[in-house]
Amino acid sequence: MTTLHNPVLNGFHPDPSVVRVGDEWFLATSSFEYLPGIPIHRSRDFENWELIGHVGATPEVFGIGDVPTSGGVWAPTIRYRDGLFHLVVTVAMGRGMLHFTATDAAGPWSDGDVILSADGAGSINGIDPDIAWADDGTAYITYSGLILTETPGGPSIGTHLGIQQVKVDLDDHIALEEPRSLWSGTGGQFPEAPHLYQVGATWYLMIAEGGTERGHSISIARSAGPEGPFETAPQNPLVSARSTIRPVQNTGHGDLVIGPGGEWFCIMLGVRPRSGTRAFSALGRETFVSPVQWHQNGWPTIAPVLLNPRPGTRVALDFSPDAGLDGEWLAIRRPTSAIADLSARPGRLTLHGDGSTLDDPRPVFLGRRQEHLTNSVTVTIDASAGVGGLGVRYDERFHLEVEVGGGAVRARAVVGDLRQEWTHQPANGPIALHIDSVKPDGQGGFVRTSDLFRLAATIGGQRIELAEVDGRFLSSETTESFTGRVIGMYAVSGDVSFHSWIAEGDDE
Ligand code: 6LW
Repeated sequence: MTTLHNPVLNGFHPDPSVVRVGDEWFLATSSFEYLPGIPIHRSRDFENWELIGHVGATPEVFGIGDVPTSGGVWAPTIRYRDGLFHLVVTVAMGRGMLHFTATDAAGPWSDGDVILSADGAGSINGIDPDIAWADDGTAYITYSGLILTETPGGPSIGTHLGIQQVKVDLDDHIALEEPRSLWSGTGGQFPEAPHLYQVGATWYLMIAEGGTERGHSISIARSAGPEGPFETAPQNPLVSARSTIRPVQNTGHGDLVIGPGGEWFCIMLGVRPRSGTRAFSALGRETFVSPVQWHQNGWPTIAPVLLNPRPGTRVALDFSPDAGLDGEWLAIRRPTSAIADLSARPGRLTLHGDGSTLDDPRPVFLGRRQEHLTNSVTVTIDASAGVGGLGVRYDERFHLEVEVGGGAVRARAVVGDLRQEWTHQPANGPIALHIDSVKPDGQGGFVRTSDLFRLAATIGGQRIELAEVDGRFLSSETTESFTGRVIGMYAVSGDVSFHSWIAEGDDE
């Protein structure tokens, strides 16, 4: 019997798509402005998932060097046919709708071809593409038709056209027809995230609607063929946590798959809001799973997501040159290899500051998703030849950091237009920086929680508490972000080197 851990993938991993190939499952999620792009996780038991590779490790593949924050790589679909993995995705405000292939899901993946509209003028206008094939080999791209425009505040959504579909020529990557409208859901806003499945003789079109926040839901319709007409299920929505007190909220944007014992599951996104208020989600949209049941009337139902976190983790890394960097490291709008220098000082990770800070779109920052609600990260740093530190960011406008430079340590909180700094000096010699997610335990100590950040430094063996900052400032609701918390090392100027990274966390 499969144990369903929830989250399936901790830390920001939204828009999950999953495919079963033999006795293995492959899961793809969105990566936005971060590189390497689209993480691919594999499971051999449908319980444990391993990061095996990425689609698009360089900025050129997705063209995200300048994408707006929360734009970039949105909502892949992964499928398998005749010995080949296929992945379709939209790079919002970047290259548009792309198609990739690989014989091994771990890579290498192809460089990605833009799927052109029938007039050949440019990419199909839409997000959340799905790819499916009819028995005769006809390939269909089914997507959420929408024209995205960029505004100074980030992506803004233009005209919404509902769920649309085109037949495509996958050799020339061009639509073979004008878009046809398939369905607009049951009336919720933003019908999106379509996936098309053939189950026996029936075609099912599953979509998300209601928006990716508290109204999010999954609905389904069916037809005798892939092009419709589609009949709406009587029991829609199949999934929604709206108006409930469930600990996992915003459930929606899902993909169906058959599990190890032939039973069906829906993998979907959700958030874990703060327990007291159910209002602030520290980690952003994560991946969850729930069982699906098929009924005699030919319709499925999906059980509500049950929270069942995995045990906590401890990641302790030194930066030996042989070990290299694992695939969990993220950089912003550029590859990790462009900024991480493991050879300048053997046994250390050196970052070369270029004057940019965490306020900038392309900081010299190397981080990892915050995966657990309770979390502590400690790095040891040598910033005697520069300025750098340890930061936790949602984006350029929402970040906290502890920084060393010029003989002082500084904690800084940047919360939208508000900014505060706390300075301690002198600070020389070996220094460790700490970002802990904690709360007072009522007895003079602290327990870890996403509710509060403590920013601290250890100088000459003595821990100095620099600041406490409310954890709600770095939540997906406050930041209106599509991503989540990412904690990492950064350099502002000069050469800053780090000798160790320790991250410990678990879920409250
Ligand atoms: C994704 C879409 C969505 O493409 O957010 O709000 C986008 N809904 O389904 C990015 O995750």
